[in-house]
Amino acid sequence: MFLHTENVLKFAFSKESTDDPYETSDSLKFGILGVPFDGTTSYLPGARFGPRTVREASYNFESYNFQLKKTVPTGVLDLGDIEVVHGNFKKTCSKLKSTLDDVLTQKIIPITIGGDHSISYCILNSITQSLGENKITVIHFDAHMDLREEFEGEKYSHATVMRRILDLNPLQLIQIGVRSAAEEEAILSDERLTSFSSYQVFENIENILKCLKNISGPIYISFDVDVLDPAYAPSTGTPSPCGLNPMQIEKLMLSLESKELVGMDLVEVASTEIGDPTAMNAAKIILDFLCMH
Ligand SMILES: [Mn+2]
Repeated sequence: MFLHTENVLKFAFSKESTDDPYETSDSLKFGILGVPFDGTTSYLPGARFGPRTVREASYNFESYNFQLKKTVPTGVLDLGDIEVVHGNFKKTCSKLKSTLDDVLTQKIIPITIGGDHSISYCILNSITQSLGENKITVIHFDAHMDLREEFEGEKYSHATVMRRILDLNPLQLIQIGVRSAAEEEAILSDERLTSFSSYQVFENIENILKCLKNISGPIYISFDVDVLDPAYAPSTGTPSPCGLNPMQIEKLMLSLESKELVGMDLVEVASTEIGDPTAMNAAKIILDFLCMH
């Protein structure tokens, strides 16, 4: 455990902290974890502020979920932030993985707030170790494929994260909202995974909903906030036009209600101001995820 919990604003509707960060009598437990690391960001910096601004934005919402007609469950723990090593992915990743290992041992469903997207690999490394290879379906919301073998000479980066996750042998990887890729990524995507572009979301969302409905077994969601159009999420590392709107996201996310959702990360929120729509949309997606169980 490498948590640094002092003075961290807790996510809305989470339990008051006690000496034991894992303590709760609820059978369904969620652990919110911040990873304020943006060491592999390539364009606009600031994802290190994601955990703080998304938590702050979470206070703007009701505990009652209007669409699902459910209230946020009571077993939500805010475990605080990981003690990251700025500029050092390797050290940050090993701390994150070690914390995740503990969280999963406690049967807590992890909800990680990034941070840049590189951190998703560390989480899925831990989850794959706990569930086994060829078990998990990863649903990846993103404007980008993140499937490069290397980016700027680096194997581990927010631009290579899904390639590294493929190395972990998930059962399947489904990408939604893509509208930007290098040729090598597009070819790999055709060969090895299911990918729905943002255009397909606009033109035939029913087809994607059908695909999501058919998933059985454990599901992990990796959510890059830049899947939203920059109109709804301007404060992010690599904004990309022609993106999704919040209602499309809600429709796609809520279609996974009652599936076996084993965890989620929400990354690339680089808001620095209170009231920024990027952090607000991110907080709403996390609250939806909590009510989907
Ligand atoms: Mn992205």
